[in-house]
Amino acid sequence: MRDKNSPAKSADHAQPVPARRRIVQGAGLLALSASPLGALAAQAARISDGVTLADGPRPLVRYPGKRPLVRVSTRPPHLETPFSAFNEGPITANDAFFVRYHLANIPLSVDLATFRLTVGGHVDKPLKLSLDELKRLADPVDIVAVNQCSGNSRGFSEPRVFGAQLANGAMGNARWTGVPLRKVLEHAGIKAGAKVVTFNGLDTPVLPSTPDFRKALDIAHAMNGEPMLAWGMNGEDLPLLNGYPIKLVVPGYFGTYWIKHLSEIEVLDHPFEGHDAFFMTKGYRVPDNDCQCVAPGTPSSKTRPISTLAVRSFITSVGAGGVLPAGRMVELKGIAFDGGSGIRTVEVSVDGGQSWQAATLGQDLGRFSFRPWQLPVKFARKGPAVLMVRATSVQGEVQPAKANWNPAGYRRNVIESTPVTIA
Ligand SMILES: Nc1nc2c(c(=O)[nH]1)N[C@H]1C(S)=C(S)[C@@H](COP(=O)(O)O)O[C@H]1N2
Ligand SMILES: [Mo]
Repeated sequence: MRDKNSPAKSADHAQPVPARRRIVQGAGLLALSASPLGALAAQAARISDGVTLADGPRPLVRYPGKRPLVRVSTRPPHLETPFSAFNEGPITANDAFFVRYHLANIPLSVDLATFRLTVGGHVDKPLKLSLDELKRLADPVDIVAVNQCSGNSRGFSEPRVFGAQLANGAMGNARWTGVPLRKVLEHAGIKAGAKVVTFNGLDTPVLPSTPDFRKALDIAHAMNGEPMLAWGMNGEDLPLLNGYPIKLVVPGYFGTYWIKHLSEIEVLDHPFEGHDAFFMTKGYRVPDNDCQCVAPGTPSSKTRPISTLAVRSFITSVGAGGVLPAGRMVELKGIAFDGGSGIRTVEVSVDGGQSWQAATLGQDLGRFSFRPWQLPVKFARKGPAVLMVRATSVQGEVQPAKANWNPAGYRRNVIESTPVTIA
């Protein structure tokens, strides 16, 4: 598909399955098997989720407070939810929730006696809040919202793109409890001329040349009442690896904005630029057009920061290679979500996209949440079948039949196909 002059051609990531990667992966497992973790790693390899991307098979690893999760990398920890967890219900359990860090100096514990969240910059009254003071600052609110990594499903991009080769497990849906960011900013008193609000967490880079992980929201977005400073996740404290004690929750927006271990909020009266703004001005950007895509294998010209989630849906009750019975009713189940308009319809095809049937939508936990769906189907004939699922949002956005592509593999939302066998 790519021609010789395509820029992607010169990069080794565009080549199929580099042998070197497979050897390195094997060596890692060998080293592990000699350690006390060896038995776990061996077991992990057996119970992995079956997804094999170009990097090779992906073992499960166990971290504190987590069930075995799919290992993407260990320094910093980057872990995916095994896809089967999404069939447990529309809420993702805390111990199953994916983990993503960019910087290797991550907090291994946080002492609430000394922890403070500072709010400063272009404000009347800079704040220094303990967690208890934050909890008392306003009435707590609850919201169910999907946290999805921009690069979720990136590993399926064709041609292959740089970045962690993620399958579909870099997403999760939880009930978040906290106070609206607006209340905190009002408490500090936003001065006239404020433009953006920046956010930083306790994790730090190992080398000074690596930019810190900081994100920014426009002042209007920061003040619109949706972004929240959350300390609760599904009725419990946030797990350490998901940002204890405070996480910025930005409903409808990709996880990159959801700063973990939030410790610093700064209001600026000028644009956020320079070394510290790397993850806004250089990273996490998408082509500046409607589809946020370019022709596969080509570079983006103009870009903008990534923002809201695209409409998506998945079958969770059966995976690729699954076997379903012929001649009797089978309940297909799954989830759908979008960037906050809500889900209008979910349709399912059991014949590779030739015909579609409307699924029944389940419990509505709010417009930012996973929406469960179900559909009883009966397969008349034995043999291979391709199941597909397609969601339409309340605002009319439909999943594309052909994947949109961009150089970072962001915001993938193609209609999923699940090949199964009817037996
Ligand atoms: N402090 C901090 N917050 C962070 C990040 C990070 O590296 N450091 N990564 C972001 C990205 S890109 C994602 S996808 C989400 C993942 O959230 P989780 O680890 O709680 O699942 O955290 C976001 N918040
Ligand atoms: Mo991410």
